[in-house]
Amino acid sequence: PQPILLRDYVVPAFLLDRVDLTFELDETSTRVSSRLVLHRNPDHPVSDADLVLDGHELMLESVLLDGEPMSTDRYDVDDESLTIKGLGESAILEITTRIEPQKNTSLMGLYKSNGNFFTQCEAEGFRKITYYLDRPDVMTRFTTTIIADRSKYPVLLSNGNRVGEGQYDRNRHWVKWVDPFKKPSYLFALVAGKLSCLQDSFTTRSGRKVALEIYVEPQDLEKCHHAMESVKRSMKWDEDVYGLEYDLDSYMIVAVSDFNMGAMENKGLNIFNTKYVLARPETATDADYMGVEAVIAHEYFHNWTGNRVTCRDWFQLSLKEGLTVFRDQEFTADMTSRAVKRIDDVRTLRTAQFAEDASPMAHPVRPDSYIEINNFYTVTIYEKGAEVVRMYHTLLGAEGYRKGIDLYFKRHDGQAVTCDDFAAAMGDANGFDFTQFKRWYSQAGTPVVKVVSQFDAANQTYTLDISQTCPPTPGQPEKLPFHIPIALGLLDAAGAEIPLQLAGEASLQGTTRVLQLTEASQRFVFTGISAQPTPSLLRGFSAPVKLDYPWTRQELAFLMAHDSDSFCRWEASHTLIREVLLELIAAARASETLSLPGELVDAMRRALLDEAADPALIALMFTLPAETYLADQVDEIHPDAIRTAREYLRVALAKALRSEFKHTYARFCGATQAYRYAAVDIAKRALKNVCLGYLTSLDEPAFIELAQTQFQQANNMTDSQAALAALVELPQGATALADFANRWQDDPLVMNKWFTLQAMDKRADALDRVRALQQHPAFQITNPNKVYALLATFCSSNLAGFHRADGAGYAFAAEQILVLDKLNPQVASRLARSFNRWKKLEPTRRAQAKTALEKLAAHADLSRDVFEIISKNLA
Ligand code: B3K
Ligand code: ZN
Repeated sequence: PQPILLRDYVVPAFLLDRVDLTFELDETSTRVSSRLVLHRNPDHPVSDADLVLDGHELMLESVLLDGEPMSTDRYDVDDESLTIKGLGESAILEITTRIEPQKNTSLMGLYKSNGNFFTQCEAEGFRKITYYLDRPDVMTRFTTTIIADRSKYPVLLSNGNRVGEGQYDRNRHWVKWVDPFKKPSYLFALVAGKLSCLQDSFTTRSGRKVALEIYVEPQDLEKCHHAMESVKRSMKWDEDVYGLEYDLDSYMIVAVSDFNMGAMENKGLNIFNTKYVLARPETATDADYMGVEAVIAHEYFHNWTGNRVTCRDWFQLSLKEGLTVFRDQEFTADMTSRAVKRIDDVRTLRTAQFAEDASPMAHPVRPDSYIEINNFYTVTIYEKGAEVVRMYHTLLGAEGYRKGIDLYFKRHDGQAVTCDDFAAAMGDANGFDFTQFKRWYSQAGTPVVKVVSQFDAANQTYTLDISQTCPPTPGQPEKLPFHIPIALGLLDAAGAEIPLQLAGEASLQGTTRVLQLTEASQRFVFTGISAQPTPSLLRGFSAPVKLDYPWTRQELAFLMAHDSDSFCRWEASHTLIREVLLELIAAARASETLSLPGELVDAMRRALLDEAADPALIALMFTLPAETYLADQVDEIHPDAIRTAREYLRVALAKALRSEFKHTYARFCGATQAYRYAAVDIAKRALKNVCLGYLTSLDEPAFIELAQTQFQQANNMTDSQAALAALVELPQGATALADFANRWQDDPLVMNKWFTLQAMDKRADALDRVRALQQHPAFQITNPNKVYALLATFCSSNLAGFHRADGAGYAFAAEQILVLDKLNPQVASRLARSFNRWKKLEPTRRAQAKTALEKLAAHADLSRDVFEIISKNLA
């Protein structure tokens, strides 16, 4: 397979005036008839270019040009396209194809799940439905007629507004939909089946009443209320914060259990993985509730950032994804706790995106090339892309940012545009030059910002010398300096904020300043500083960088207790724990005795006993960094040493703070009787369950009983799952697991949790357990959620389990990747990424991982998806 390059972009040779689609859905074969009204694009460089329509796995029945059947010598068909030569300025093409959705396991294009029909077209799934100009810069109006058996498929949905329906013949009925908005094919959707609907409505600020409909399988109807509330909150928030209103008569959400991703923003008809719709206290955790709210918001926000203004080409994917993630992050911050949300997002960014940026798959927010676009729905495009949008917000302020957004919509509504267009709108609306800033789009890798401080008592100055570097990434050996906003404050000896004034400034300018680092190194001098301050750096995580500053442990403990920026209070605890863990890992490798530093215990005790603090923040302080994150902090990965060190720290903290954990558990144990999805209650449950985890690691009967009681009595999944997690590796775990499975065997989403917990098992035989679980009746290899819950969790998150010294984890992954690649290349490719760290492994494991990768690479018939991951890993 050949890479596709950004620099090869050419405008489409033809444009579409409209498209009319008719689907005759059937059990054995579905007929798709399409009528395309086209004309030549005057901007295309070649005036008589062929019309090349994309199409894949289609059976062509007939082609009509301007009403006349075309003889087969006037067009060419191959596995990827239908080419028509010699067209004039305009044409009407009628194309009929047949497809077999019931055999489609890739879950791209039209497919079946539990007897119902669904589509997924982003990025290039529409070409599996009919021959088309399947690229986002071809936008047109769609009309869709669906014909199907009335009793099997009573519900027939597509984009836009329902304009007609009726009986087609004795058994079949039809429904016709018209979407008044121009859209690219990737936003097309169709759903047909037996589904129940939860209805509600929302009145927009201009007074239009929008019908809200959530479609699910009948047994799930009672689990949709939280999703519906989330829709209404999202619509209101987008009006309040962005001035954006919904634009169709109805907004539909459909939940499907077989889905590759989280959800899809098809115009007016969003299709969701059930995981992000269904929630009830007994079955969904607090994290699940937050996930539903965030993904509903995300897809809803795409209606403007993605659909009304879309991407010119797939290299610009972050134009819609980074922006929409930033929007959903801010929405969640407003709905829940801003500090907690920011910490959660930074943890994801560091654990997943920094890892990607350091891997063979590293790519810029706007990639220069790809082999398979589906491989680029990554944490870099999404999460780092969101950080880039956040930096515009930080540099321009809330008002300036909003001016930029308004100009962006004024200029580009109804268009397919680029990241440069977005930057231009932001810059032009504010008279701000984003030229250098745009390197965030083109240069991959995580910059390292080094800060050196110097206090001068005689002159009462405090000097920060700040420098930046960025490690090489594939194809980019050298980097130019980034434009980096660095928010910071200074604390005096009592922990109070010092008002700040830079040399040359006429007056004091607040206590948090945003410095702009644009050179490789720069000096900033604060004046009027009378005593040695403690710097609080990168407040709110103002840029996606690694910060290098030599804080002492005393300073970190001080910041944990006093920083006015909640993010930085947590960050100080994180830095302290990370340092201790790195020392423990080194000691474990050298087989030295491990010991717990007193400063850490004292600082953590103070945090735990601080009853004025937000319990959610304390819970996050006590959540140890993931093994995979630690693996990214060392030069050579020794998985067992990482596990030993991390487990040692967990138990040692539990021993040192035994009575404090016990006290805190008791303090919050009865605090949330009836379940409420509210930030205060979520915080209490989080801290209580963190304490339970530490206490059970002591292996004392009283604490195990505590977990068992919680497991039996819990009235919500957050508490139930936390108790099960605390028990799972203990002798009592087997009974708890069996009870859980017995109770939830018919609830696929709950069973995913059961698989995930076991995939994370830290005992030596984890791989055998995973293999055995593949035989469990609730596991299905064709269901992505199941593969992610069991196989992907084991391979990408169970560090020491997957990276077993004997290489059995690698052989297992390779075997599963090959099986999955035949069924669903996107899912297979996700599993293949488990190898992304292989070059940093200690030599024995590195050799074994390489062997597994080379064996995979030797298969000639790999999908483009898996081929790209494997070949980049071996490059
Ligand atoms: N835009 C979709 C992702 C489509 C996945 C394509 N393989 C979900 C989202 O970001 O909202
Ligand atoms: Zn998105």
